[in-house]
Amino acid sequence: MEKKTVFSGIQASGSLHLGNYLGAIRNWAAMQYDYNNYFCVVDLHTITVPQDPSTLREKIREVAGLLFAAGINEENSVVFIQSEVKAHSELAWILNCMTPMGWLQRMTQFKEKSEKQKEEVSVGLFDYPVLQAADILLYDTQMVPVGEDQRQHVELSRDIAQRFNYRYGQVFTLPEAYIPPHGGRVMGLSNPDKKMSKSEDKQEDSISLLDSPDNIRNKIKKATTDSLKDIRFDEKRPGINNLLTIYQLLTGKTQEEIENNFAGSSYKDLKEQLAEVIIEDLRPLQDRYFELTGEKRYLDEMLQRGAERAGEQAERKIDHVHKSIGLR
Ligand code: ATP
Ligand code: LTN
Repeated sequence: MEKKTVFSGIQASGSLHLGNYLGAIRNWAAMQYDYNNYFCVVDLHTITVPQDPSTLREKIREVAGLLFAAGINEENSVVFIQSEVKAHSELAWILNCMTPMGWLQRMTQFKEKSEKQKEEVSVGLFDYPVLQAADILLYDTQMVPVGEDQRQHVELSRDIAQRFNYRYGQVFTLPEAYIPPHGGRVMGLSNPDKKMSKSEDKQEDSISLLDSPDNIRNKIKKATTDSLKDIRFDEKRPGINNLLTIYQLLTGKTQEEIENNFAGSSYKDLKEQLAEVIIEDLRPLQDRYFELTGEKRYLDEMLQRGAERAGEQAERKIDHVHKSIGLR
């Protein structure tokens, strides 16, 4: 049977954290053997909010390096940087011309993000989901593995594809979101009521994938808990629940096993053990990251090959689009 095509994207808006790893990248690496995969560092999405030009390129490379370090490999996946495949911007423009504004006005992520920026909000931020649709539709993507927060954007991509096909014939494959059953929402350490996020200013709120062991121990030590004592999974106690969930995602143990393990232990014990589990899990990833970025050209060459492979498919699709709408 032919393998289905998977596409997903990740922004370079800050350091990748444990939420990105447990909710996205780790699953991408694990599922890559069963699918044809495209994983893209979406730098054009990243600039929908202001970025510092002196560090942006390095952040883009860091994210790409971490994808490989997490086990995504060239044999099974095409890893590339969005702006290096020009067809993404081009298709986004074409789709812009056939997407009703009303559809974008309904996007909850835009409403939330623009709330923070008021008048400064860019047209790009509004248009963000159309660029995302272009990413997905260029590759005949069938499955889009993302966190819950992205479901609405994937559904919009599907609506855009359907509308295009209705007007111009069968050009695009209809994509579906794939939300992992576990890990879809790792919460912040200092504020466990909100998801762990790259763009959160507070450093202690998230564990970066490149944090040193001491840094990890410190952050976990300071993580918000509560004034109770017993160690149980309980959504009404977001701090302790989040620490236990991270522990569970990393060890693969059942809730019952974990609660039995920690029966009679203190929060201090839990935090110490959790920190060690995180450190051990991230160690091989960090080693691989420093190994592959130590030789500067190695990563750049892999990314160049990725852009070439993605570019071939994307060019074929954009040709088909040009012809179907009458530009060629
Ligand atoms: P930002 O905070 O800038 O919005 P982000 O941390 O949400 O960024 P993205 O690049 O938007 O990161 O997301 C990359 C992938 O990681 C997406 O599939 C997203 O759903 C997933 N993801 C992000 N944060 C979490 C989290 N806290 N828990 C689980 N998955 C997450
Ligand atoms: N909006 C996504 C990133 C993203 C994406 C995509 C995800 C851009 N293009 C295509 C899946 C498919 C986010 O913020 N996580």
